[in-house]
Amino acid sequence: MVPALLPDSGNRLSQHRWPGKKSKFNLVIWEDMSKESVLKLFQEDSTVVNIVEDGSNAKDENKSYDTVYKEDSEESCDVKTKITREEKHFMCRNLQNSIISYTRSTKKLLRKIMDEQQASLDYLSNQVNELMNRVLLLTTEVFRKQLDSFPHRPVQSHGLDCTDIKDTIGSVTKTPSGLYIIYPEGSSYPFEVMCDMDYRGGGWTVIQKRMDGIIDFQRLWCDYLDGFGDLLGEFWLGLQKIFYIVNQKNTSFMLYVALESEDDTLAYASYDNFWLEDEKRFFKMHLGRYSGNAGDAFRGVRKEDNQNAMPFSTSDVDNDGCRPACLVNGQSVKSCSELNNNTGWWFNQCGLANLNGIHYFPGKLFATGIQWGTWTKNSLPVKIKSVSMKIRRTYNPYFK
Ligand SMILES: [Ca+2]
Repeated sequence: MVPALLPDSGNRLSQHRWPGKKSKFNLVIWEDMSKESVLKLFQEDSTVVNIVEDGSNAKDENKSYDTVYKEDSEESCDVKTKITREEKHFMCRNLQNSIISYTRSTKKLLRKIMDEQQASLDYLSNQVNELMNRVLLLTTEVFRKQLDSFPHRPVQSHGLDCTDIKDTIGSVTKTPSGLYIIYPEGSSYPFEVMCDMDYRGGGWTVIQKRMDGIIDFQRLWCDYLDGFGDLLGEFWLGLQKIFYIVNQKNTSFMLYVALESEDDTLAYASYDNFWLEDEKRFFKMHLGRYSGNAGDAFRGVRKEDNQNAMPFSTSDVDNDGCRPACLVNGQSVKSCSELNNNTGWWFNQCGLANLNGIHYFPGKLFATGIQWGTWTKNSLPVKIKSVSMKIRRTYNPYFK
């Protein structure tokens, strides 16, 4: 503060007690001080200068600065009070204004921050949704691929069917049994099949296989349509694919059913001229002449057992001839598929054959769920351990 720095010498002209700011201070003006130094003194503090100017305006302009500062302390008391009040008001106003503007800017800032946070939240939420959708899509894709055991891969096919492969490739070199890609006439895609090139001359396309009960055959129409299982283990090739193979132009196929009992005896049933009608007619099955030693279970014993010329049924697609119900072993049955543990077959009220019946493991007391009712031992159906259904082209010997 300036007054404290003033030298304590010369004659004192006037003394002002100056209220203001945080503390009061004295302003002492000396006689020997020049006008410039006094003014400079005041200019050190803008508040002081303003007050000096205000004070000089109120008084006669022509008065010398000496006269102005000669006013004694009693005379300035009222002025000081007034100034103090005004300053207080001024400060209050300033403070209020500052608070208001601070509040406004804080509100604005907070709103801006909240808007930004909301925007980030929205963005994150969208990202999460997008990721969830992707996860859902991928899960569906994985699930679909698991269901579709035989993906339609765009690969070079080896032939129209296993007989065709044997006749074309086999004429040059020995063709082993195994997996081949076939592309039958009329099919819109090639697909993989198991070819049995060893059994009874080879050239067999395997359309069904049961051996260990690992694959679940209790399935709906769509699975029986497309096929399921493992071509190297148990499987059902699929009605659509079987249809494509057996319905090629200028061909006829034979069906061979190879059965094995739990005590390892073998039996078979074969049919020439095996073919299916299309999906619209639920793949109605047609069988030619029977031969074999397991009996013609497809045709059965009674007229109503005959599964020849019957459409395919599953638990969700009922073509079994029981409308609304039929009597099987004294039991009223509405659905043969349900009676047969929800498996799919060419049932007819319900018939003696169901090679897709549920597989019971060997040694169990229950009769096997795989049925070929004409194969009996001591008047009881033989318990079947494994079975395969194969098809092969047949040629009319007169035209060969
Ligand atoms: Ca029915």
